[in-house]
Amino acid sequence: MININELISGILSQNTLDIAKAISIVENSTIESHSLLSKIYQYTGKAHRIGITGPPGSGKSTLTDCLIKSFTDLGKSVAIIGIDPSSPFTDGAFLGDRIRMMKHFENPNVFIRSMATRGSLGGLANKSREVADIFDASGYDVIIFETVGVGQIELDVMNATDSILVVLVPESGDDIQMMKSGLMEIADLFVINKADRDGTNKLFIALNQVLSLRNNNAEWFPLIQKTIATKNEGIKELTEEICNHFNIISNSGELSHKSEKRYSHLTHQLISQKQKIEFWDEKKKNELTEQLKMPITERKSPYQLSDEMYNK
Ligand SMILES: Nc1nc2c(ncn2[C@@H]2O[C@H](COP(=O)(O)OP(=O)(O)O)[C@@H](O)[C@H]2O)c(=O)[nH]1
Ligand SMILES: [Mg+2]
Repeated sequence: MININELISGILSQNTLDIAKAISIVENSTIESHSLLSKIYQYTGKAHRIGITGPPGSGKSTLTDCLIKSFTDLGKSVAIIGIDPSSPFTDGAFLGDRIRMMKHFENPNVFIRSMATRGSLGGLANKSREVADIFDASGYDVIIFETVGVGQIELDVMNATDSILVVLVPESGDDIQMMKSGLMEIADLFVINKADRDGTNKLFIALNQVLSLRNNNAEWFPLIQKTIATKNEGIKELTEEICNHFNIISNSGELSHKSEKRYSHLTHQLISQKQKIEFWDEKKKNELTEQLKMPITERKSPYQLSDEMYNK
């Protein structure tokens, strides 16, 4: 049996073993998970949560690696959550990245964790937020979420961060996939990585055009930063812009607004989960199974069935 209070004091003193233990509790949704998350909640809300997304191969991991260095050089501690919805194996995911990031493993100010599906896709965004709460409570200054694709899970993950970086490469100049995906609307910073390649300026101009169509009333207007991650070029500027974004949204009230939205979203979500579990008792599950045994023409309609079940 785990002693939650001892575990929490370990987390608060940034003990890496206790942090890892807490992450496993959350990842495996063990019985202690809610009580743990509930108790650490009061210590969260201090970290700067940064989301990095973009097409596979655009250089997100290389950039993350550069950002780890630039943030730690500023004296900040950094936690990385690599999220791969396509991989069912946590240990198989990010193998290349792990090797690349190996050099950070010795650094006590850096904690790297990768997460993959383990069954339900829907839970991945939630789980990564919960893991971030553990890092936040334990005092990491910066938490970076790196996701691989451009689907719904990535959008959910990004919505739980304070600053969103969308990484593009010159080759994506004609790729309207990104433009359609919804990521364009939520980006706070665009990174044109692989700026050593042809097409960089073309993409820069195209992006500027897309951005000029955006609502311009906000306090923050998305910036476009060119980088060559493999040569660490543009990283200093990018880091400053990320910090600047955080300062601006902190001062304008946007950050508190985001955090209020997350608070009520999570409360709603937890209530829905409880209702669902309470509602579907054995009797109701059987009732549904019974209906399914009948030919479709003899079944009650789902509308009637749900009304009847709900009003019972
Ligand atoms: N030419 C060039 N290659 C880069 C740059 N940044 C990353 N790469 C390379 O692009 C490939 C994919 O990078 P990676 O960081 O794994 O991309 P991810 O899938 O978005 O995480 C690797 O071979 C990197 O070395 C860059 O700025 N210029
Ligand atoms: Mg990667």
